[in-house]
Amino acid sequence: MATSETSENKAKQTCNELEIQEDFTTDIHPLYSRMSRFTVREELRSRPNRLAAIILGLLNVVFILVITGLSVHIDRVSETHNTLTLNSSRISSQLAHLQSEHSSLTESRKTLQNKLDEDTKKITSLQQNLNTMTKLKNDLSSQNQNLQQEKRKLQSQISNLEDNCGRCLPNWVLMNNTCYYFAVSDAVLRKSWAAGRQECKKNGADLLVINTKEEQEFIVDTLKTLRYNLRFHYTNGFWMGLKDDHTEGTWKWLNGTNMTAGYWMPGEPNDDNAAEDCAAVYPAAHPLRAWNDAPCSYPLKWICEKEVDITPHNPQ
Ligand code: 2F8
Ligand code: CA
Repeated sequence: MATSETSENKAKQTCNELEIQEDFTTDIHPLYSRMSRFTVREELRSRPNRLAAIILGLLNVVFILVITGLSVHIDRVSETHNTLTLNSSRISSQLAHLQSEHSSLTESRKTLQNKLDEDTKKITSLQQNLNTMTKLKNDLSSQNQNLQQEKRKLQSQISNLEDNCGRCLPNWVLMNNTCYYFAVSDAVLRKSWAAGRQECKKNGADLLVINTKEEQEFIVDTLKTLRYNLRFHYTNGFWMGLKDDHTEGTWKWLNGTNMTAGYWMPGEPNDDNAAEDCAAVYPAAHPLRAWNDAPCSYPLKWICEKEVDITPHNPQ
């Protein structure tokens, strides 16, 4: 009996050895070979195999972790992609809206620009009209002034005619039986003292001789009335029949009398440049300070004077 058991054990051992030997002859990895579980367990029990199994296990864990991480990452990327797609479509829609608004605004801008151009043209045209109207107004104002001046002259002439009753020449002024001529018209050119006197003589008169203070006031007042808009200037004088050409400082009237009362402006007569021997009267503010001595050759206007005709006048 013992002998048979021994031979049976031997047979099993032989069989195991054969299996192991058979295993060494194969090229397949021992883990996947046809080795019996028993054989594998035996194999794993060896150290290098255990290490390999651990590494594989770890790699497996790492792999699973990487896969999980990648999966999460892909989910997130996908989510982000969806969000971006949504945003992109919103932005596209907003862009389309903005483009539409932009074209609408561009159109409005064009319209407004056209309107602005038209308005600018209108303003320019209105400005030109305004300039024309302003010029016209100034012209009319100037014409009005001239007409007013003319009217005053005509009124003065009418009043002279009414007063003169034909006793003085036309445009002459009657005062105390004396006719006076004031060369105020712009049409009459200025002349020297002698040439002015000649003009008086042509009408049977002579240059003005002032005998009284009242006459002096009358002359200056009339000058101011006739030359109402005349600013005072030494060129606006009117020659009188008064000179000091014989003896400097001794003023004589044309009728041969010496001047006793003089109505000189302040500082006159000054015989400026030792060349002023003739006297002129000016439409001065103060009627009793209205004379100046000037060179006899200097061109000025003049005032003539003559007695009224003794011929009686019979108005019809
Ligand atoms: O300032 C007074 C002075 O004014 C003029 O000279 C600048 C007069 N000249 C004439 O009238 C030509 C001066 O006579 C007068 O004294
Ligand atoms: Ca003078």
